Amino acid sequence: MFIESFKVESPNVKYAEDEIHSLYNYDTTELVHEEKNGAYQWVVKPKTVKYEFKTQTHVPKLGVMLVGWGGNNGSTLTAGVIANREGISWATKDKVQQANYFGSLTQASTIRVGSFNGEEIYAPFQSLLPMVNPDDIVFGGWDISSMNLADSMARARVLDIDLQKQLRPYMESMVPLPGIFDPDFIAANQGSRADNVIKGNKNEQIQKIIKDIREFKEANKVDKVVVLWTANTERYSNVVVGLNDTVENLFKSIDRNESEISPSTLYAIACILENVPFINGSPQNTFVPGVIDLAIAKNTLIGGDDFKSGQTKMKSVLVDFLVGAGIKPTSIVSYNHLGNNDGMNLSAPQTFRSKEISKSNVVDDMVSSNAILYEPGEHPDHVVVIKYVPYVGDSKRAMDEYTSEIFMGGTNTIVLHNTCEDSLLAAPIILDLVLLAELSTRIQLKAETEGKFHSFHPVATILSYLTKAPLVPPGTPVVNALAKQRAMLENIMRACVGLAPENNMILEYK
Ligand code: NAI
Ligand code: DG6
Repeated sequence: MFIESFKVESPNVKYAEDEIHSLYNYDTTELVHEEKNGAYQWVVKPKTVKYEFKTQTHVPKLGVMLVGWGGNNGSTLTAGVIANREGISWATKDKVQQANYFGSLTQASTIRVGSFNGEEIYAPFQSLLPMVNPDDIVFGGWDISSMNLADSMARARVLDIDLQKQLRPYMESMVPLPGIFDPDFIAANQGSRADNVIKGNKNEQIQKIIKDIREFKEANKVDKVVVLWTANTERYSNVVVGLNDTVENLFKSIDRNESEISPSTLYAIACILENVPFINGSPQNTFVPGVIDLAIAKNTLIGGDDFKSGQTKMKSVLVDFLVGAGIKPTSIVSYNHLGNNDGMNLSAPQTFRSKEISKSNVVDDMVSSNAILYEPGEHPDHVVVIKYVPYVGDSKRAMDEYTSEIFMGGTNTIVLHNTCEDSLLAAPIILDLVLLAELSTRIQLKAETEGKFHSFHPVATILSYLTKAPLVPPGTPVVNALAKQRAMLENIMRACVGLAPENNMILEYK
């Protein structure tokens, strides 16, 4: 059964006028390696830490500025939100299609809230805490291509033509601001697009981005802005002592106009200085150590890296299932071909390398979780291939072969073939990233051992579900398994309204 909304009634939860206050018992464990009679043994001690959460309930008017606004993802997301907001429907060859937010965790998924008369009761994911309605978002942003969003949507060749015709009047006047362009960081084949670029040195470019954010905020009367990189994948920046390893060295390098400071790093710095959350939807190492330290010093949310949309999402489910079932994946081979501008940019070895890294590390936590299957240091063969095939456009093909060792030396091979418009998978993920980033800035927490409330760590692990290579604070374990990532997010939101984690025990029926 489905319910639209609910309220928690508990001595541990107070719904005040402008905040929800919850008291929460965090049940965890403490591990001790103890010596007893000359032998060492592991001892697991259950422990409970009392937490308090405070969530501001006033939902701000939100502005979202996309870097790469005129790209396939940027134009598809903008079009999709307008279509939803305006209630647009359009004719396809099969039926009349209504706008929807399918593929968005926050807008189109549900959570289980309990049982009633023997039936499971589900509510919208977004009913857990007050969140921005995507229809109310004001979009803006930058692109090194000056094309307006209506023409960008046509260039992307993602949405049905009848829908494009209806959206054109809304999108023609949307023109991206000039972007920071450095041909050294993206493929040479992107140069012809770059007719809309910010002039000046790196310091001036940062200042221009700050000015753009302020003017956008003022012009659209938004309370908050979130910036998200959905521009071309860049090559990795070299991380060098004295160049970008500390905040001080990073700013000195910018003063010297060092060529190794990438455009994405400059946007990130501008946002952090402006206390505007910045999310990286591409794989490159935008967040060099100096940027991470700056975000921590300024307590500004940063999140990334690289949207987890299709093949990698499947991988983070399938390998979790296999390893969790005691089956040993020995070889994972992933092919992609696609024909959109992203595919063209990734045809250069340096940009491909960034993507190869983020697509390859995704099974590490699952493999290292099972030493019954894998010797220390052992890893399945894992190969990632991406090819540019213009004909298929945005309709990406992903082919995967998973070979595993099973009972008594047997072999199990699973082959997947996935065909899908890449941007239709990415757009709802972008939406979730900005909505959850905004929500997370309204939550404060405090453990019983802490004197005062604080926000989450600025490196936003809460966004992990949506990214291929989750950025985590130094020293924090990286979790890639999709079900764990979803549980983490859902359970933190449940904690904010005083609900226990979903434990799936269903003891009441046993
Ligand atoms: P796209 O190539 O269509 O769009 C990128 C846009 O960024 C272009 O319009 C380009 O002109 C602009 N751009 C490049 N450098 C810029 C800069 N420095 N400043 C401002 N604008 C700049 O690519 P698409 O398909 O929209 O993907 C965007 C990014 O998202 C890519 O890096 C891609 O790898 C990543 N991504 C996409 C996924 C998907 O499923 N579509 C999933 C995971 C990541
Ligand atoms: C080629 O792989 C293009 C990429 O931008 C991907 O489409 C994107 O990274 C999505 O990757 P995945 O592995 O989540 O499908």
